Amino acid sequence: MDKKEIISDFKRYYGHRLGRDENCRSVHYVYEALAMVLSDRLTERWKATYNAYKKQDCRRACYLSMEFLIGRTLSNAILNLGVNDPVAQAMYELGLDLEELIDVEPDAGLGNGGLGRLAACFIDSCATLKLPVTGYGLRYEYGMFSQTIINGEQVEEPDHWLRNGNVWEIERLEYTQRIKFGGHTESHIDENGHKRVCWVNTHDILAVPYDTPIPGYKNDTVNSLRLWKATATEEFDLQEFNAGDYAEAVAAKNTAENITMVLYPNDANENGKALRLRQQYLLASASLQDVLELWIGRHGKDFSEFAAKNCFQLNDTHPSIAVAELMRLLMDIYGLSWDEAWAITRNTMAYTNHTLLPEALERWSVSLFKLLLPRLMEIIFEINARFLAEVSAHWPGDKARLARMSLIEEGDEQYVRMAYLAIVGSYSVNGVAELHSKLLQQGLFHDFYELWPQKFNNKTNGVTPRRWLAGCNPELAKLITETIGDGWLTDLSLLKKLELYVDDKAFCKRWHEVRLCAKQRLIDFKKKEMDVDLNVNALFDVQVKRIHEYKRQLLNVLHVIHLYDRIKRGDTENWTDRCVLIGGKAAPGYFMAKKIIKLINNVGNVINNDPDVGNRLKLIFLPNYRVSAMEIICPGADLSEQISTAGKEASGTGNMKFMMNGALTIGTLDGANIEIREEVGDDNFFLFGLTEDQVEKLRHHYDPVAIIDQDEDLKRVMNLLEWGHFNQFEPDIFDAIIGSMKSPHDPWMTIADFRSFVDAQKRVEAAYQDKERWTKMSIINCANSGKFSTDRTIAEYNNDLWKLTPVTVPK
Ligand code: 26W
Repeated sequence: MDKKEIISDFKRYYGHRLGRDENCRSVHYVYEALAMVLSDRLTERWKATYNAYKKQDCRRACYLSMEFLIGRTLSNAILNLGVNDPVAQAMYELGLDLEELIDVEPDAGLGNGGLGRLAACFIDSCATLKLPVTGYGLRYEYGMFSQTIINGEQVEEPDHWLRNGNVWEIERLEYTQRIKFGGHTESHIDENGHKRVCWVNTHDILAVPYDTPIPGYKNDTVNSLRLWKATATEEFDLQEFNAGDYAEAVAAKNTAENITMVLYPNDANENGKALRLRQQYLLASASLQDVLELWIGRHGKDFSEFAAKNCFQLNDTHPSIAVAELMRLLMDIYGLSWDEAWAITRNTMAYTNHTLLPEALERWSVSLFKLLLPRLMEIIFEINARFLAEVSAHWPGDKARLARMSLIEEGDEQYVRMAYLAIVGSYSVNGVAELHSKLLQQGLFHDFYELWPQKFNNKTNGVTPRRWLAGCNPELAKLITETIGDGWLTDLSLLKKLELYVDDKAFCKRWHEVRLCAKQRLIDFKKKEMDVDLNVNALFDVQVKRIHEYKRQLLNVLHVIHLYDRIKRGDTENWTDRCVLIGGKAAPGYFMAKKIIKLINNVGNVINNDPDVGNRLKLIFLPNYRVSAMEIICPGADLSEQISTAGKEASGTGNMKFMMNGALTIGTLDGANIEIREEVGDDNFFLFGLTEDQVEKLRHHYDPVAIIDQDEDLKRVMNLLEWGHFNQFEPDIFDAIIGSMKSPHDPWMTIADFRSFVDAQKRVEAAYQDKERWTKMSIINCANSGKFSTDRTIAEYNNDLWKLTPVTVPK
């Protein structure tokens, strides 16, 4: 694929296919024409990959996820196809600015945060490792809302990311699946004397797949991401139409198409909405039918080898209805017995948990389940009955345990516990960092761990180094490649070689310059986006992630107020200029998270406009945090804030992106921070805060008011807040925040960690003032980030759970 060919293809697409010429004023079509050029290259390899898998009839894995937070595709396609130079030259020759074109593409924001972005990094690594893995998800018409800040408050706007079409996807009507809802079940005895169940009188909808190519890194493998869109069936419209109610018929069509209209923007709170259950069932049912159809096409209705050739990784409980759906399809449609179907289900499903927070654990009311999915409810009751018999046999007479472990939570209303369904129906249950997996075994899933210890395992998360180092930080990537070669792109452990250069003055100087240049890019981005001026020499102290109390953006704000208070008191000897950047979205219904955004903006307003403060301190809220913003933010950060209450953040993955780009971490012993610190060593990590054990012990006698009383700095900070210094014309708006921090029942114990956080920040400042030392620490952080590549994570999933053989795609 050389420059000439790119230019001629580009011209053909732009002029003929898109019918534009030099009079067109929208740069969008220029982007689109270039995307088509790349898309053609992907399509050839995509078909070759499909054929190679087919020929080998290899074992496959499916990654089932309600979220794939892909971000942009063009720049990633250029990188993974290895065509950066010819594409850049071609665009240059045409007088076009490649960076500008890349910037035109809207983010595919089909996820909330960590869990969705992890799925996107995983499929990149699967393709790079040549593993036959298909991603299955939903094609939301509206992705994660776009956030604007008005008067310091979050305002949500719908994200119609498909408005200008999507060049990367192809619709595959030929693989449409029919999905049932409602109705009731009937049973009869068949000619062989077996009981058969029919699910009848249903309101069906159609699931249409849209496929997106997922290229591996320079290896000719292109896997698929298959996203389902809900549409109405034709006869459904007709029924109503013939009854004479045209409007009703159209409304019914809307109900069907609503199912995949919008991504639920909650990342830690299940809200029990029927539409969400419909989404989950659509994903599970369409994906399983798709896989079964492919199976039957090749093997007929003999399922004896099915489990040997297929497995399904469930991304949290969101797709866990798949356990019951696979049972239904195998029994009701293909006539297998319960035991045959159960053996297949239990040997193909694997479940990953992503959170310990009880409010995030999905439960569906039995009454809603019966109404929407009556056949699945019957199957779940049967799974539960058989499971509880197993528990009884293991612990005779232990009634309390039976109630605890039942898939059905009893009470005024009955609920289905989706995590338990996932555990019972799977051969593997994993957490996403060592601490998190340990806490699952000792706490949340302890009973199940006692019953089936061999099912439980850990798979520490990662991020793809293609997007999160090579793609987002080309200058640093270039320096690394010039120093140690380019092997790191597919074997990130090789970054370790950079440690050989920490005492090489010339190398350190270049490292520092490259990092300054990335900081400058972040400054330019902010200048353009929100017209603020940042000082490149200040310490860039960054916390970007969803806004949640457990992530403790509040602790960050308390520290900023403390610094402001020091400036106002003239306590500025040996000062380190600091620019604190906080970004993230709040779930629209999460009152406290929205207040936290308001607080950050108000405090920022006071500080940034105070002439006494000047360049010494800034607090900026970064609006509309998203994948493409992180690609500019993480290379420009000096300090990465990972300050959740110990035991609450399952893993964290932003921490890994920052580290990989040479930022240092200030963090608690939580999630993957623990493993990051293990890799870089205590001297290269700013540790603070209570441990998970200490947090749990302190709960019984936590007294934040007494802690405030004994700490002069903290007392002044709290006084400023309580006197309304940051809300002079908006009385009382922060009362709820202040009250929560001062409550002895504050689950996040923000006040408890204040002193140790401030002390750690002082160590940060001392280190930052010594430029050489900081640069060394920065290199060491990058050099030891090898473990946090999703290539390592996926290799572990594959070696321990999936057991797929890599397939080389012929040229
Ligand atoms: C039911 C609503 C809902 C939606 C999403 C509940 C919970 C979620 C996810 C579990 C939220 C999430 O993204 N969790 C994050 O997953 C990351 C990838 O494993 C981890 O790194 C983060 O620590 C975890 O919070």
